[in-house]
Amino acid sequence: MNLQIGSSQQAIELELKYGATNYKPIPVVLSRAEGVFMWDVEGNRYFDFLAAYSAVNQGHCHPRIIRALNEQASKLTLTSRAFHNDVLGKFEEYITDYFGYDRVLPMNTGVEGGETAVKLCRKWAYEVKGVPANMAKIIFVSGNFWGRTLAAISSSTDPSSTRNFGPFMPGYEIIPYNDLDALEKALYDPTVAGFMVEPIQGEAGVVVPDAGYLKKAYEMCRSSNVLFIADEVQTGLGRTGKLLACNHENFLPDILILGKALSGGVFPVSAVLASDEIMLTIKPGEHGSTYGGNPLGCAVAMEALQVLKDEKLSENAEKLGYIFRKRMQQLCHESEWVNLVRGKGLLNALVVNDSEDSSTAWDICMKLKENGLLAKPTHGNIIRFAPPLVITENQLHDCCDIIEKTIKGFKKE
Ligand code: IF1
Repeated sequence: MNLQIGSSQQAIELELKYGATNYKPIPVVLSRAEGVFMWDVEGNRYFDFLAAYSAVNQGHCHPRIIRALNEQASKLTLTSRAFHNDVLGKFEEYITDYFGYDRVLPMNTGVEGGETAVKLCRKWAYEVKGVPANMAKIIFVSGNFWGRTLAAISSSTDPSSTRNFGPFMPGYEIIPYNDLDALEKALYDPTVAGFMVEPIQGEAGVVVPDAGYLKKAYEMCRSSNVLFIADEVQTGLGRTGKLLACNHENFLPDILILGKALSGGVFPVSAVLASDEIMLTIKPGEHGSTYGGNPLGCAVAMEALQVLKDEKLSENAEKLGYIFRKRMQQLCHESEWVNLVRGKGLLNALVVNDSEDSSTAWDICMKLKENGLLAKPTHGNIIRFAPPLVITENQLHDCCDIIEKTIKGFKKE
C-alpha cells in the first residue's frame, strides 16, 4: 500500500474530500517526530508545544517506548479478556505499586477511563454506601472536559460539546469550579456518590484552582462518605511538575483516572485505580472492553511510566515551568497582545488580550507556526503551551524567544 504523500497540500485536500469535519487543525501536515520536534511533509522542523494535549510527555517516538512496542508487537498484541495473557498481571502489579492503589481497571481512551470511574462510583454508592437504586448523583464542575461520549458531554457546560446531542444522562449535578461553599451545599444530599474534577482544567483554558481547594474538597468528600474522583488524564504523569497534580496537595484521590501519556503517545492506554472496597464492586461480566488490558498496551505503558521516573520528567517540568512563566510574565508587561500567563509545571496558557470570538489567538498560532513552533488556541483567546516534558532548558529558552519574537512582532491583519 503506498502511504507516500506528495505534499502537505495534497494531504489536506484528501482530508477535506474524504474526512469528517469534526476538527479545524492548524494547517500543518506532520510526517515525522522525535523528542520535542516534529517535521512536516516538506521537511520543515517545529517545536511541538502541544504534545498531543499531554499525551507525549515522554517526547515523540521515545526509543525505549518504541522498543517495548516493537518487542511486544512481534510476540502477542491482543488476546481479549476471555483469556489471560502474560503481561497484564505484571502491568497491574507495576502500576498499582507505582501510584499506591490496591487495584487497576485498564481501558483504552481517557473518556473510557472517565466512564469506568462513573460506573464504579455508582456501583459503590448502591452496594457499599447504600444509596437507593438509580438515585446516585455525581457532582461535576462547570468548565469540565473529560471526553466526547454522551456520558461525558452530559456533564459539560460548553455548548460546542452539547449542542444538538441531547438528551443527556441523568444523575449529574454541576457546581462552580474552585467553590468550596457550593461543594459543601451539594454534599448535604445523601444520594451524592462522587465528586469528579480535573485538578487543573485543561480544555477550559488551563484554569488553576486556589491553593488548598483540592485538598479541602477531598476532605469534605471524605467526611460526607463521597468518593473524590480525580481526572488526571491531562494533568497527570508529570505534566504539572509532580507525578500527579493531586500530589501538590499531598492526598490520593479515591478514584484516579489516567490516560494520554500513560502510553507515551504510542498506543491508547487508560487506567482507573482504586481501593479493593471500590474496585471489587464490579463483578465478572459487568464491565470491560475488547482492547482493555491488552498485552501490547500494557508493555508500552510500563515502559512509558519507567521513562517518566528514570528521566525525572516531573522534576524537569516543575523547574522549566517556573522559567517559562517568568519569561511569559515579562512578555505580558511588554506586549499589548497578551495580558496573563497561568499554569503549573509545563501545563501553561497565555491569555490573549482580545475577545473570545476574535481570531487573534489563532492568528498568533499561525505566526508561531511560521516561526517554527506549533501550538493551538483553546476557547478562542487562550493559547495552551504544553511541550513534551523532555524539553531542555536551552530548548525552552529558544521556544520563549520564538514566542516573544512572534507576539512582539504581531500585527492584526
Ligand atoms: C479532542 C480537549 C484537551 C481530557 C481530560 C479526559 C479526556 C481528555 C482532562 C478524554 C481529552 C483531549 C480530547 C481531544 C483534545 C484534548 C483536549 F481540547 F478536547 F479538551 F486535552 F483539553 N479528561 N482531551 O483532556 O480523553 O478520550 O480523548 O483519550 O477531543 O479533540 P480521550
